[in-house]
Amino acid sequence: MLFRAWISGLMLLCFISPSTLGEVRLVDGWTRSPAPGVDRLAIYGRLVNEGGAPVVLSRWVLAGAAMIMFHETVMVAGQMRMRHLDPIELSPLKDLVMQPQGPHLMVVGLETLPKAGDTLTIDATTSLGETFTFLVQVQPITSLGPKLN
Ligand SMILES: [Cu+2]
Repeated sequence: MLFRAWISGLMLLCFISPSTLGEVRLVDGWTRSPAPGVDRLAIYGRLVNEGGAPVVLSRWVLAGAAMIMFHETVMVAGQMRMRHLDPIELSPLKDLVMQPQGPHLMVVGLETLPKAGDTLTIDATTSLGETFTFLVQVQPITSLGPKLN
């Protein structure tokens, strides 16, 4: 009886295609509500690849925003600059931590400005055409992040 349950469980696993298993996640996705009149924001959090192979994330979409880019922050002649990095490769061995003054997702051209307490939904598409959906919590403008407040 137990064996039969085990076998049917195994068969069920085989029928689920890998693309539906949700291999890429954004853990603790967060952003700050933009200041009045500012139509851009930076998204932070931990990108995790739970699959067995590297995944290339090449396209990001947020409804109501003109564009999302992956940025890293670099020091150039003593000044902090942002550099566009898309597409990015996400290794299963190493999470990609996005944080203030580090890598982040830059959202530009927001039609409406999100408020603290809102949740944004972002779609990330891989080079193979798979799409993963990430949730991003909007924190107050003064927030230091979900782990630090
Ligand atoms: Cu940026």
